[in-house]
Order: sequence, then structure tokens, then C-alpha cells
Amino acid sequence: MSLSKSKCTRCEESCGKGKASVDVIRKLEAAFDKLASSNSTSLLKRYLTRTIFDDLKTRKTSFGSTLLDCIQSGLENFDSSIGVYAADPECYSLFAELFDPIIEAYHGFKKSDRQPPTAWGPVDTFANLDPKDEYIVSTRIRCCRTVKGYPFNPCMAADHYREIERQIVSVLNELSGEYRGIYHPLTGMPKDVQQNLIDSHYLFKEGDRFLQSANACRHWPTGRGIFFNDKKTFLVWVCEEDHLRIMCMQPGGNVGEVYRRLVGAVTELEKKLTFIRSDRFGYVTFCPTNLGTTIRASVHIKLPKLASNMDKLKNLAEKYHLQVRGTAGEHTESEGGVYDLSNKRRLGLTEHEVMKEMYTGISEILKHEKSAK
Ligand code: ADP
Ligand code: DAR
Repeated sequence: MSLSKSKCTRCEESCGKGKASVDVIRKLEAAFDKLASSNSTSLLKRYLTRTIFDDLKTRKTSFGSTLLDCIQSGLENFDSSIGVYAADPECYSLFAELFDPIIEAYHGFKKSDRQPPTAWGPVDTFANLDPKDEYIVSTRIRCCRTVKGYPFNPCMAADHYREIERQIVSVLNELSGEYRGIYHPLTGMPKDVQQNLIDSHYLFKEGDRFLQSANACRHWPTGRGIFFNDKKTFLVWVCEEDHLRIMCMQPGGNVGEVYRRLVGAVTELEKKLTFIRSDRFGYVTFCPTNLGTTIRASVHIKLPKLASNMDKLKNLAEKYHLQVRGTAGEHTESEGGVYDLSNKRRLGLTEHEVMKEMYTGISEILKHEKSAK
């Protein structure tokens, strides 16, 4: 039996659009007062006015998700940058009064804007940004997908995770050629193997407190795992933050090769899986920061001259719509002078435009590094 519309165990209430329980509303009221009096700088605090809060606090989606499911991470982590997640795909419309201003603030994407149709463009547009391997350690391009008919983490029962994992893995196991690989469930994975995959930047980390507060880590590690080919140049995360994270990566700066491989992988997967795509937002994800193309195209790069002045590097990156992060990605510091530089914009642009922006930005950053004194 499909579980996609089953009971939402979190609130122990039958699904079906209706009203949030008295208990949920009471929890929301107490947490709202604490947030309002906090020094949080999250987009949640900035845009969850009392009026909007009162309008939204009683609502419930057909999956059973409430406002609490969407904002509990930001209520518990005042240092959140965003503070909200969509507990299921309906949340973006049912709680639009909160999501829309947050999406506009983060992406510059207004209520009247629409994500353009998917357009990967010519994959041979991009060459190797660092043919002599002097600066770029590795290139990674990832996109996120969610499977139609299922809620997102906060409202997923253990059987949801098992069913989605089963669906995705059966498709992955049919892949051939350079995409042929093996699925490694987290359940039963030896801790040293798991840690080695994380340290090698292949596998997602555990214990992100923002995701834990969002109830995105319940039933862990049920239904979670990683698929990869023998060269680890094509990988798929199953049921981490989104139902799927599809990524291609390899040493060096050959952006074109990585992009070609990713486009081929996604094209193969969407022949067998129905992904959630909205006319307004494009591909729908758990976190609003990933909506649209859902692409993060990044290089691990060494910039000894520019990195000697981080404020200057970040301002330069901002000029090219690039984000500077630590070596292990989000919420991490640089190790050994290696920085993660990636596109900041992914909503309101086509896939090819996102890639061109990243490619051009990294190319310009390298010119600055080479000419710096
Ligand atoms: P995402 O990029 O999917 O939002 P994270 O930022 O948490 O997720 O990064 C996930 C993992 O991918 C981290 O271990 C990070 O080091 C790794 N990573 C990101 N970019 C690269 C890259 N260019 N080369 C190698 N690993 C990378
Ligand atoms: N930590 C949350 C989400 C930020 C975006 N990162 C994701 N989705 N992994 C915050 O609000 O800061």
C-alpha cells in the first residue's frame, strides 16, 4: 500500500486539510513570543509578523503539516540564517504569506516571478577552468529532487523512508555504463567506513542541529544511504535533506565533464521517477534555499593570495554571485587553505544560466588570484 497519504505520525492526527491541534497552537504561541523577544537575525524572525503568525498558526496541509513543522528549526536555533523548511510540498502555498517574502529575500525571486522551464543547454559550453591543476582541487555539481506523492522529513513515518528508499534504489540499480554502481544503506554501515566517506566529501554529515530541530533526522538511519559508481564520480544521497541529492564530482577543474555527466544522470533518473516540479518554483525542495534548478556547482579551490584577505575575497565572490564556504561545506571552516566556492543563485535562472554564472565567476576569481601581488 502506498504510504504517500498515510497518517502523519508526528502529530498523531489523520491527514487531510483542516486545523492544527490545540497542542500545536499552544506550542507555537509560546515559541513565537520567545522568538519575537530574541536577538535572532533569521529571515523567519524578520518576516513572521504577529499578523501573519495569527493567520497561519491554525492551518494544516493535507499531509498533516502545520506551521510548527515548518518553523520549529528557526524557533529552536535563533542563529539560523533562514529558519524555515517546507514540511511537505503544499507548505509553499498554504503558508505562502511566510515563505514568499523569505524566498524573495534569499533569492530575489518575487511573487510575480516564475522559474523558467528546465534548460540544461549545451553541455560542451564549459571547459577545464584549471588545466594545469594549479588551483582547483576538485569540482562537484549537485541537484536535489523530491518524489511526487510523499511528504518531506518532518511528516515522514519510518515506512515512508523505507518505501522511498526502495523506489529510488530499484531505479539506481538499473543504471548502466558510467552510472552503474552500488547502493550503501547507512543501516549497518560500519562507522569507520561512514566516517571515511564523510571525510572524503562523498557522504553527508550527521547531526546537523538545524536539520535535527526540523525533525529531519527522525527514524535515522532508516531509509538513508548513498549510491555511487566505482570511480565515485556519480553519487546519489537517498533521504538526507531531500529525497534525492544527485551529484557528480571529480578531481580538477573540468566543469564541462562533470556537468555532462550530471545532465546524463538526471535525464536517466527522470525517465523512471516522478519528481515534484511546480510552475512557479521549479523543482520543489525541503529547504527554500534550494528551490528552482536546485543546483550547487562548486570547486574546492586554493587561493593563497586572495584568501589572505577574506573580507576582500567574499566581496569579490559576491560580485560574481558566488558563495565562499569552508572545505566541508555548510557551517564549516577552511582546511589547508581549501575553500568551497559555488553559485549563490539557483532560482529564477535556467540550469545553463546557473552554470554559466558559476563558470564565469570562478574564471574571474582565478584571474584576480593570478594578477594579485
Ligand atoms: P550541498 O553542497 O549539497 O549543499 P554541503 O555543502 O553540505 O552540501 O556539502 C556536502 C559535501 O560535499 C561536503 O563534504 C563538501 O565538502 C562536499 N563538496 C562540496 N563541494 C565540493 C567539491 N568541489 N569537491 C569536493 N567535495 C565537495
Ligand atoms: N541551517 C538552516 C538552513 C540553511 C540552508 N542550508 C540547507 N538547507 N542545508 C538555516 O536556516 O540556517
